[in-house]
Amino acid sequence: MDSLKRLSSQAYHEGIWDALKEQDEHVYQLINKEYERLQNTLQLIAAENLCTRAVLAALGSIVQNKTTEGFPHARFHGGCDVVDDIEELAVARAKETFKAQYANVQPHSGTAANQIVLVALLESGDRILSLELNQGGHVSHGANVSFGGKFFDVENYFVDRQTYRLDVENIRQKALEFKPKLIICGGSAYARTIDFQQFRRIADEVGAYLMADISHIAGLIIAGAHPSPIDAAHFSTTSTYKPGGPRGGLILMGKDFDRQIEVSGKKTPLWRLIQKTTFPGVQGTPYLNNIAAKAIFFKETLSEEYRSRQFRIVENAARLAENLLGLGYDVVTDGTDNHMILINIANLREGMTGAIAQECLEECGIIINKNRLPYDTRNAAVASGARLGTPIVTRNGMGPDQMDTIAGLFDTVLRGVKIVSEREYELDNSLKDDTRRKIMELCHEFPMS
Ligand code: DSN
Repeated sequence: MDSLKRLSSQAYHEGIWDALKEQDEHVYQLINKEYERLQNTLQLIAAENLCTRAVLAALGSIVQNKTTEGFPHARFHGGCDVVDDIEELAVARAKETFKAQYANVQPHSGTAANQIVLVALLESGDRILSLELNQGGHVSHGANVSFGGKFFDVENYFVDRQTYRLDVENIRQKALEFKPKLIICGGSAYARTIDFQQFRRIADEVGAYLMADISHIAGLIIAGAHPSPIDAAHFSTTSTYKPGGPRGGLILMGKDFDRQIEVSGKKTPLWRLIQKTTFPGVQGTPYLNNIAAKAIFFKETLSEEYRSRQFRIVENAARLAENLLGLGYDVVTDGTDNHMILINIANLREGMTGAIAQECLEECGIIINKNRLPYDTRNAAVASGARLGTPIVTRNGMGPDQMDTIAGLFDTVLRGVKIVSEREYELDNSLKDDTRRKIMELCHEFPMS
């Protein structure tokens, strides 16, 4: 245990890394190994990003020890003056960065944020209309393996079979027939712009609430590289790590924040319902160190560097998609409007699957994820798709030339691998070593900072 007696806060926090090394060499080495993995391989997972070291410092700070329930100035424990200031700062900065009227920084994750909105609005058996999971939705939007599927009556809309794009008229017809209480838009594998205004028109027509899950595109929305849902949706939810902050979730509201809703015969504004559902409804003590880290991140998003980077993320994704199309890849929707590229990798070669692509690329230092596609007939462990994203490579300073290089290396590996079964393959050692070396050189030229 730490035998230090009385240190300044600065000295206390500076000693964190030495304390870990001294106390638990095993975990210390594992963390170092993860650092080396990140520095030596190419991170192309669309759901990942890198936070700054300032954000990491807050996550690893003494604030993590504070227990309290409730909201600033209405807590259930003493000693909250400082964490009240931290949470109020995070809320004010979240509202500023997203141009929102209400922000709740307490959700532990994006999924928790979604859970809070669902539990706040719906009674058991109430209806949700959402994009189906394999069509690009998210498990927390009512998939039958999640809490939403267990407690609510969920109907899904689908992308068009030919274009693989959202079909607004089809969504409207489903909404008219199903009469949901909540419509959810947004997801985790959709590479095109989402028209939040159209969703709101449908929601208004059928008397439903609209929730926009913007986890994947929150950074783009902050910068104006994607339209904002803040005033179009009743609720916008996001994780805070995908746009480059700490792990955690966020609920935002625009012009409808103080709209009245009747709960158990009493009228209450929507924002208050969200507060009460967060605590005591769904969560206990918020992670106040994460909330401090969120405050730091929201300030970072106001910088010119952050905002221009969001546009470069989109440009890099478009360039990568263009390259892959040129190399004969079946890029879903023939391109991308955001940070993500979805590929029907099974169409590349006889026997190719998402699982083989993910695993053989990883052996060569290229990190992506397999993904089921709309109308996929393969299971999730195999999948027909591959999903790529450009937030981290852009954060590390890569641009169009590097996207050309990455597309070429990606293609060399996937054309060179020998397919044995839907999950087994053989990779020539010289192909593997040569690609690994080239990837490492690229990563060393553009290191994580
Ligand atoms: N939503 C998952 C994804 O997009 O990969 C991770 O949170």
